[in-house]
Amino acid sequence: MKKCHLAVDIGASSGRLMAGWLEETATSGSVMKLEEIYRFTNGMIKKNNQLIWDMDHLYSSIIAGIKESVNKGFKAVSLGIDTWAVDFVLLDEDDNLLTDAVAYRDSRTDGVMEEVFKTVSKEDIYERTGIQFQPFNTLYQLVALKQSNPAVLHKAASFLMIPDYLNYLLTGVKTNEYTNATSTQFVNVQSNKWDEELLEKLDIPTDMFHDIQLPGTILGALRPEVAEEVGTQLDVVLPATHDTGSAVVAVPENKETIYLSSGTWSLLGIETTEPIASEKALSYNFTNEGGMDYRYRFLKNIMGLWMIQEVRRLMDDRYSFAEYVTLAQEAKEFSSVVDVNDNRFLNPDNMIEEVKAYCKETQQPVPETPGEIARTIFLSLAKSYSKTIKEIEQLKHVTYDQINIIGGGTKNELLNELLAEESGKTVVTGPVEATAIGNIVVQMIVEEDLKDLKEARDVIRQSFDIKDYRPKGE
Ligand code: LFR
Repeated sequence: MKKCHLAVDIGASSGRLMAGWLEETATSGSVMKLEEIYRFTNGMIKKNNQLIWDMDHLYSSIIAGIKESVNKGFKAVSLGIDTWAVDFVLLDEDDNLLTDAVAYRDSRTDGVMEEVFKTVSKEDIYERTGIQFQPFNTLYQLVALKQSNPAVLHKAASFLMIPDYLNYLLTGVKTNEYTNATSTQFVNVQSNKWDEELLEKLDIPTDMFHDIQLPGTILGALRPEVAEEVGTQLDVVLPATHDTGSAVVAVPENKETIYLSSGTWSLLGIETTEPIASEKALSYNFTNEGGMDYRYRFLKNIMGLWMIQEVRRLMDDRYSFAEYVTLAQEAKEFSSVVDVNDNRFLNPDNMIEEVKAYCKETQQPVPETPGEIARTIFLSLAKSYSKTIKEIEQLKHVTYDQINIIGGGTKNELLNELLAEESGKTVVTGPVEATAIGNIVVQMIVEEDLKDLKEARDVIRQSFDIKDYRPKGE
């Protein structure tokens, strides 16, 4: 049996289990190997007029994936789960589910953020938490729930975010992991603890929250009945359970660099040891999400490849993502641009119509063909990345010469080239599997196969395909 660590990495449209292990080479020391074990679908479903995540499906897929690792001859020493952020479930005192896992794109938070500002100012919230304002942050989801169903909040004995809940089902241990907890916008950026004062101002009960635990904690073994079902026993470890946290762990650089974690969302920023919650950072709406070893991800959420995912879905998957890239390359004369961070693109009824309407309202040529629509989206993303980089440089008084793109979006060569052109900087892409890799290296650090984050990043750089794009003329 081959020893490995398992990453369960679940995104908004799919999830998978990846096995990772180290191999000694004659020339370059340890290299990391990665194999996909099991893949499953994910997506928002409608229930009682709300968009929710199907937690039973996610849990049974994890179980099927662990079984598959055994079938494939692996002995997993440990397993870590990461998912998107902000969403949660509530349990009662007998650990029964009180709520569905409502998805952050559901409309229940429409207008709630603005209402909250009447009780607690924007400045106060930012000073306490350092987290960017997004209508779907957990803070506003809880206020929305309080308005629609106050009784449920008072009955709640446990608040668990998506990975916390899956960890609980596997181990029976209830906890809140730090990197994901910060995405709620009610963890205090100074104390790194729940900001109970903020919650009390909004009349949200505080006794349902657990102690916050850091990535790198061993949560516990599988419950005996789970171990029996999957045919193996292992440690469940906390990686950075927020997927962006895991992805940034895998940026293959030990120097300060700009990174862009590119997937459904585009998360662009830098890693810092101190949060930057200044007035200027607030005005640009930057976040300071908690990371491994109390490093902060000073970044901005940019709407990301969700826009093209929606276009693809609306066109019944007629073209693959790679084909959209080719079609957009062919439409090279088309240069209309939309503000990708306008909330109208968060969950419109029809993304294609929304992009067209924006162009029309702003007196630009309206994209008609699939290639023109794709080009508008990619060009708009590249321009938004470039603008965000300038904001960071202004805030930090530093000029960066390189951008590291990680994640599935690195496969979009047009976007990589457009970013190199727009920014005038060298774009370095890879690894594609950053999130799973970041998840696994934290498990390796726990098991002392790797010393620390620095060594992990050196090993990642040696192990995976990393590519350079230079701006034209260089
Ligand atoms: C990316 C991500 C972002 C978060 C968004 C919503 O997958 O986790 O970091 O802002 O999803 O949870």
